[in-house]
Amino acid sequence: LSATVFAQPLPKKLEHNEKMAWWRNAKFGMFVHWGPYCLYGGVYNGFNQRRGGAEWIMNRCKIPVREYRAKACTFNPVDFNAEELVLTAKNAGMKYIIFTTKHHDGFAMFKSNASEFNIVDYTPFKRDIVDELAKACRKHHIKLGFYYSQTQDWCNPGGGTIRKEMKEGWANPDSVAIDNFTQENLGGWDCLQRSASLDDYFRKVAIPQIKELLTNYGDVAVMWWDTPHRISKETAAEITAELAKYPQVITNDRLRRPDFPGDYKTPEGRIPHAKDIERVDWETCMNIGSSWGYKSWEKNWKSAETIIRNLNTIAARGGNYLLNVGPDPTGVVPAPALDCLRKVGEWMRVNGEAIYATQRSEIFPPWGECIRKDEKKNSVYYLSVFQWPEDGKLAFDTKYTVKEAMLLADGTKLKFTKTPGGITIQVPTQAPDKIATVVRLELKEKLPAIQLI
Ligand code: H79
Repeated sequence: LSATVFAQPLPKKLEHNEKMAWWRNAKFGMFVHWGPYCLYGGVYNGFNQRRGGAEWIMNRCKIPVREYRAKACTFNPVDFNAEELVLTAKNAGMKYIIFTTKHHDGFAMFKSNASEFNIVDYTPFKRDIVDELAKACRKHHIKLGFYYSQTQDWCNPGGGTIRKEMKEGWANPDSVAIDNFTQENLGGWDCLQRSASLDDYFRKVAIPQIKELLTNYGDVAVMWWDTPHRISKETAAEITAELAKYPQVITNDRLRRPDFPGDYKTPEGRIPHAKDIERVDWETCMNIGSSWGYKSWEKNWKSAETIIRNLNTIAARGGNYLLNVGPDPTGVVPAPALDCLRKVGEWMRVNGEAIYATQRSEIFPPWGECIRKDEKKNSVYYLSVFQWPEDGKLAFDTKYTVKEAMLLADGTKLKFTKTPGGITIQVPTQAPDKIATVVRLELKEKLPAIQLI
């Protein structure tokens, strides 16, 4: 994402703040990448896929359409339990889930009348996973949003063909889905070209499926578009008009760039610099491992420490954290991810107050993060300390008046003394929490309000 992407102002509407309220308070969500690609787990013909997430395996390993569809026919995740997944998110402190209803392979994880290539009509499983998730989310008060890859469908000529010879190859079902090796130098989005039949794909599959998602599963919290290229202005406008019927739906910024900015920015796999995301809503999406889709040979699981500190850094910069897991072919989230989420949940149960409904503080201390929260009459700073001061003296610069300092975890009051630039807080010499100890500072004043664009 370039700096100019972030420079795009969001549309200024009165109801916008109301619509965004729950999302801004939520701070922490679960991204779920799940589809028939999980059946490969990042391995094809005995070889590990080299580049890209395991959800890209069809493309990366040039799996023929016929072969990929045959594989999808065997998708039978009998151990899937929507409530279990929702409770995994909830117990980790997450407030919303974004689920891949259809990724670039074109497979719908819901019953669709627009394409038989879906979980109900194409597999022995026959259960509508999106429906089960929607019900479980409603039961446990978790918001549910839909990831929908609107411009790609590698199993459909309209959504999948990228080059003239490939387009012609579609007459042959054994043709390779997409060949981007020869275009590798172009990189990224450029490897996909406009296809004459994409409009047809939108008319017959994508737009009908978007309507199904918006109408069949109750309130939709978020539409999370992906790959904002190739879509025409007209088609994007048509989708936006459809969305306007559902005023509560929040959308990300990937429908079409740059003229459909959506409600929030989506830096991917990284935490942007504070100066690049001033006064806008944003959400970092990131993997708990190294792949969006399930990878059987995953070795790079992130630690709970990394996730917790990332969440604090993101909160201190005013963003949301969308943390991804990829369930396996049986329908279960891999154990290392579950273990990590359990630890994150333990931290959140003690310190969640420092994360939810907070704002950017504009203070960047050397020992960790500073997160702001506005109460009715005054404001609070949460100092999230990663590098604990060995001398038991925590220095904090502020021009505001600190009324009280305490350890958030157990309410222990802390003494502090004034310094020219702020205060020095007397803290225990051993870090109470090695990952992140939160010191709560009650201020006398209420800080000036932050106006988001
Ligand atoms: O769903 C996840 C990704 O599969 C999807 N967005 C996130 C949320 C995504 N689609 N496209 N991209 C991300 C960027 C694509 C980058 C590419 Fe490549 C570089 C395509 C080909 C070269 C990365 C490396 C993917 C395959 C190889």
